[in-house]
Amino acid sequence: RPRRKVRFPAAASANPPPQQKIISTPLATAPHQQRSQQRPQQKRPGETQPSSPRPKGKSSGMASQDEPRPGIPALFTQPPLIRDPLVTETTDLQDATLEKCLPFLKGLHTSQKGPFNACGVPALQRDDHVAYLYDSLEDYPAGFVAMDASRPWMVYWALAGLTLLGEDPTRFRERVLGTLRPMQNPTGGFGGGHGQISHLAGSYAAVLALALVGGEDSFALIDRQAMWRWLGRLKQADGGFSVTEGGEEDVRGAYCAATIISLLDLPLTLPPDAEKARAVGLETLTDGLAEYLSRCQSFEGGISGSPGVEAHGAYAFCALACLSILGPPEETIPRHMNVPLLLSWLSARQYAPEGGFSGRTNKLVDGCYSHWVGGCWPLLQSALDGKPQSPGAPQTTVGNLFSREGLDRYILGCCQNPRGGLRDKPGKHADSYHTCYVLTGLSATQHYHYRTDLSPSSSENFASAFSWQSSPVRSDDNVYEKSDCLVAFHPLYVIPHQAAANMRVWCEGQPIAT
Ligand code: FPP
Ligand code: K
Ligand code: ZN
Repeated sequence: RPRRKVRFPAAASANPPPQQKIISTPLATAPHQQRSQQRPQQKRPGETQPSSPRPKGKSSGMASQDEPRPGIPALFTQPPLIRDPLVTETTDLQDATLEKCLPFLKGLHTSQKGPFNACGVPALQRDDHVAYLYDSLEDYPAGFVAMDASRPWMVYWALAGLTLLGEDPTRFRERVLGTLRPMQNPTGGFGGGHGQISHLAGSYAAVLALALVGGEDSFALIDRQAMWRWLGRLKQADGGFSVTEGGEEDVRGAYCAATIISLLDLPLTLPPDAEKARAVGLETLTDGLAEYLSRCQSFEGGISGSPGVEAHGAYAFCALACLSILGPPEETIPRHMNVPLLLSWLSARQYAPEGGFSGRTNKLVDGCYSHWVGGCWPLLQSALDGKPQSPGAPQTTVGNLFSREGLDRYILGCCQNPRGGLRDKPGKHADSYHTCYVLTGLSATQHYHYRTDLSPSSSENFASAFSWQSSPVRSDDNVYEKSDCLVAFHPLYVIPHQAAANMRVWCEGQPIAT
């Protein structure tokens, strides 16, 4: 389907085409030709892979048995050396996934666009992804009707992805206001679409989209008084939040509520209509919330959607980000989680040779966990690094806790759809959800996130949440090119630091009556 021309006129010039040193491989070139064009590149430390150019396989697209491009450590080109001899449906699926990923990891799949760099990693197809996300904001065929309940998400995913890629989201302000205004309910919060009851997930996405486009009109669109009262009705006796009135309670609710309360500087006092919470003696919207999250850590060490069920990476992010909003992570995380067990489970989420993360034990890598799982690492790292010592200075005592290289290889090698957009894994279609969260994960590998004792907020509440800063990872070990660097996002609010600060500071100037 041809792309519609929906980009703003000047947008294309914002990202000049990457200038790269590297061997270029046209998409149409057959694999054996690709290899014969390659010159041996400088070896990276620890590299063991022989770089013989002789092709072994015949198949053009799935040449997993072929020699990889030079510059790729054997860890990322061979099946694991140690295997559980028990064969099940699960291990078969894992093997099949591995086979699907290997040609991409080796840089040999015919659908991959170059140029490939000296580390055997393809360039980020920045312009294709920008075009894909612009297009994702246009109309959809009838088959997408189920997405009508996720309209604020569609806006957020596209705007967040475009922002990461260097586009200016503020140009969408009028359009976003027009789209979101009718989705806000007078009883507080935003529905997932026009005429739908309010939901915490949609409200989270709507608030973040408004923060992204920024400006007083966007902040003022939100009825914060009604939002506060609605959150009171969602607050449960056990400290958590249900996602909608009469709906399920889970850690998404906890994280979305904490995000909304802190970004919008809502009063912490329970509103009069918080009947369930008042009945058991809770006094604030955050009372009992950390204790609720603590009950969601499972026997594996991961965090589940609600107490007693299976741990999952998406919920781990929600819980750790919520704890890190509630207070300094070095206090809230060890107080409410078993950290060694959490570290063990989180470490087990990164697979080799794929390099990407799975969401849960015995399941497959998926690009979106680059954010949900990848986004847990800076929070845990901050918890382990402890109280920030000197203002403004990046510092870490624990160092890297996951393989940034592995995740970069999975994202750039396996997750880029050749027609633009990013995906779960090879063989899957791109969508704006995966495009947003794969790019968020890539950005997280490219930055160190750390806290300082400075906060743009004048309030004591949530001071640590607004004290995060970042600096680019400057290392000769980076497997991506400088031209593939993305904008840094706030590790809790998943928008630029300044966008979060602007919303908070504006709201602090507009206190609401309790
Ligand atoms: C399993 O799907 C996935 C889940 C149980 C949780 C999904 C939740 C999120 C992605 C985000 C929630 C966060 C917010 C802020 C709303 P699956 O079985 O298809 O995937 P799997 O095999 O990888 O587990
Ligand atoms: K999945
Ligand atoms: Zn996914």
